[in-house]
Amino acid sequence: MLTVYSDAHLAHAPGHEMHRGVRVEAFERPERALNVLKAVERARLGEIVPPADFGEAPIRAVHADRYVDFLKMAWSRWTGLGHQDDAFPTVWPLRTLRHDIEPENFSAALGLYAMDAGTPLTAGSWGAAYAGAQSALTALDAVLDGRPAAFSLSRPPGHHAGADFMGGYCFLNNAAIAAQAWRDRGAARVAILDVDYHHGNGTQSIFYDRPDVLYVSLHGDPLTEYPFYLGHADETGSGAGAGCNFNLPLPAGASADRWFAELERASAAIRAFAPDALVVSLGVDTAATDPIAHFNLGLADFARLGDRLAALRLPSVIVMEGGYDIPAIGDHVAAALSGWR
Ligand code: SP5
Ligand code: ZN
Repeated sequence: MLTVYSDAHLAHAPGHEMHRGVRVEAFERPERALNVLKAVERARLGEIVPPADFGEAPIRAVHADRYVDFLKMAWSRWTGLGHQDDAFPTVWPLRTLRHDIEPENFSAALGLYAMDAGTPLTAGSWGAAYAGAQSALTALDAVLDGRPAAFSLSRPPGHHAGADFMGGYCFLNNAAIAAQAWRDRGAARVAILDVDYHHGNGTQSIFYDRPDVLYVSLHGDPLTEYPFYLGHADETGSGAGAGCNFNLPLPAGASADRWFAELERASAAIRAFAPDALVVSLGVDTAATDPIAHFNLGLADFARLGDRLAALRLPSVIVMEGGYDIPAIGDHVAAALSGWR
């Protein structure tokens, strides 16, 4: 399995995130990707290459121009106000408030483009997110060249980022960017399977009314789990996309057996869709040892997951999402990727 990796993520090194009104140490840290890289090397999974540069067009094919423009300028605007610490929103345009006008006030604009105060915007956020999107596109390129699968090892993650907002540690939706680019480069139907503990609200929303991209997700029930406001079983797609969204929420604390039973349902939905291509949003925060999530997968379960994914026998781009048991994240990811050997 080819792995695409760039050190650009190191520049996105948040110190803290906001949780229940207090600053807590950031969970989404550079060591995550460094440990995955080490494990991929140790497991001799194959070649590790840097991303090529496909420019902004494939990013703007998914994300709104004004959001991308904002992200690119955000850090210089924030530091221009005299700040040195990471930027967090404190005000949001909730129901009845306008989304169509971008306020000139930076904090107000940040609130327009952010779904939570848990996503620190740092000096390196744009550069890291950009490199992550390019990594996903480079992995896609390798698969279009004939490899069965390729892995985009990037951070920050992407699946909570919508067309015009960040959140849940995510800025650019790498899985959606890869799926859209695959469509634009000839795939008629693309399936996205999201196995991160959290529902990929951004990915769902980007493709919700489209019949050409199936979104299937296995996740903690949003009644109690982040992102809370999307990911219920009754969200099945709208308009031309009706039937092309499949959510499998599970209660926090669900067993590995229960999780694999739902994975079979997810796999059946993917087979029924008969896609040309598969994008996997690979989060390993489903581990029993994850500090912020509540499923119960162990190391052998990640290997089993990899076997199930490879058994779909679809050209696959695997994109890194969450996973916060930092000492174990590398082994969990390497175990999942070993399914393709
Ligand atoms: C990509 C991804 O996995 N994003 C997850 C975003 C979760 N954000 C909410 C984090 C809540 C942290 N709770 C800390 C509890 C410590 N006991
Ligand atoms: Zn997650």
